[in-house]
Amino acid sequence: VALTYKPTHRLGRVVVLVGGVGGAKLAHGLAQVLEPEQLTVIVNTGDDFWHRGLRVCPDLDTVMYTLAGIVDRTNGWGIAGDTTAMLEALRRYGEDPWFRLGDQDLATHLLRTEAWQRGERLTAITRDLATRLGIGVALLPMSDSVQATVVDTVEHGLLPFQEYFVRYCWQPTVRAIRFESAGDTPAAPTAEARAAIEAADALLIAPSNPWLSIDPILHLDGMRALLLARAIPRVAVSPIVAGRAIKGPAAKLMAELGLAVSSVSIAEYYGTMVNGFVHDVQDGAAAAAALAEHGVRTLQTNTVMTNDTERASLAQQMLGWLAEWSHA
Ligand code: FO1
Repeated sequence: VALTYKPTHRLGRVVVLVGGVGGAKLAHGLAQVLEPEQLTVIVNTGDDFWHRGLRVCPDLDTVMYTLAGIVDRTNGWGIAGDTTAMLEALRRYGEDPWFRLGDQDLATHLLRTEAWQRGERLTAITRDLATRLGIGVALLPMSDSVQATVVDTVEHGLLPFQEYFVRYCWQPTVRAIRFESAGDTPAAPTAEARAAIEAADALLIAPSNPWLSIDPILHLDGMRALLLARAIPRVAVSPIVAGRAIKGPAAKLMAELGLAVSSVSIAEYYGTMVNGFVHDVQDGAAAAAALAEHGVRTLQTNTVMTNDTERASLAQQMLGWLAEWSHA
């Protein structure tokens, strides 16, 4: 359901760093209240992998399908109404189709893989696919080079990200997380991502998993310095609400890393990377008081985006709050 109003915001250009499902929701909220040329979405590609000969970029696709209005809202990823004929055919051959690629979703991976094999950059491939789906905002992979997230687990040792996340349903105990660049040179942000960050009036970090979705972006060669050099609002939205994760392994992972499961821990984790922090009303007054002591500006509001209106409302409130900073 599209909003009937679209107030162009006083803040000129906004960059948001996102992972998968949670990040896609905030990106969609921002897309509802900003003009397309005001918004750049930089997406984690640490989850990307080769699967049965196809280049699959789950977070890029989740954000792309969400912005195009075709995402499966129950799962948060994949295409609404997609079928699984290909997976059933694999099963007939005795294969274990542990990664559920829907029939329509396959078209994305086929086109991406063809272009990848022609030597096109992931940035160009993504721009082409997004444009063909009618997306107006800039949707950028964090890098054109491969930097794969690898999870070191107690039970199975090193696991490629999707094995940890999907095959083992994020049940293994995490010891450490690594980011592995292909080749000798560390992966770096693209020229497009750099230019967007350098031109931004505000930088947002979506309520995605800080360790699994945002860290791969921050780990890119030169990325932290690039962000820290910008004396503008740099604001993270907490993915932890009242001590629980909205979706996925964030809370379990924090416990395994020895951290208290709270938005305060998230703010501490981002440290000086952010100068503003958004957390949920369900956190209560004690969390707000604890956050106030951290020297970051805080906004406490409803961050649980259960429908399009709540997404737009969170985006609108954040942008209104940020616009006040320069007048304070
Ligand atoms: N997540 C799952 O939990 N199970 C799946 O079978 C699965 C398939 C899948 C296919 C395409 C795609 O774009 C995403 C898919 N996801 C699946 C989601 C995805 O792997 C994870 O949510 C992200 O990597 C974490 O952000």
